[in-house]
Amino acid sequence: MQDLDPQLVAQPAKPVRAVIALGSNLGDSAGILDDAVEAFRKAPDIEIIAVSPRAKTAPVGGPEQPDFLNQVLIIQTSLSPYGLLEFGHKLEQGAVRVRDVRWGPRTLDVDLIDIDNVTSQHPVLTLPHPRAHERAFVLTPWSWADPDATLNGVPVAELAARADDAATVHRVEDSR
Ligand code: PH2
Ligand code: MG
Ligand code: MG
Repeated sequence: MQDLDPQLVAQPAKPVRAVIALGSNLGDSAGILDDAVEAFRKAPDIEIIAVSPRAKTAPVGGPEQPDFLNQVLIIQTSLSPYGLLEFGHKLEQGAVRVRDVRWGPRTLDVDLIDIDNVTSQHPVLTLPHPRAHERAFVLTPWSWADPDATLNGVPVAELAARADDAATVHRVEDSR
């Protein structure tokens, strides 16, 4: 494996804030997201600060595929950025994610959007997430969970309104 930047593997002295985006468009998406949120709740190194409402969203990019359910979690964690990435990958594997088509359908996608404002251009983990600023399916639920959130100094709600997919993001009160 490539060497990681020290900042990606450094464990914080105090828990730091992080933003996680969840997505699913294969299988029982509501149940899969319920299980993912529960796994974050149970993780000893993670405390959930806010869970966004879910959004039904039209797929952005990739082949023709079903709509997604998307959701954002705001957490506090004592994991390193890379530790949190690995935790997300384990959840994806637990949901038997099939990783065959880039941007194609998936049972569970766990993306690390931001952790403690760390910036990284490392190929293993780019921070903040390199496409989050233009994706309403991430930004809109994020703004619901944290109305004051900013990304690169810009209010997330403002970025969400400007995103190409803004009109395709619909809040679901009960995703079952
Ligand atoms: N994830 C992608 C690509 N496209 N579109 C929507 N609506 N929601 C997603 O979570 C999503 C996507 C790659 O991870
Ligand atoms: Mg993704
Ligand atoms: Mg991903």
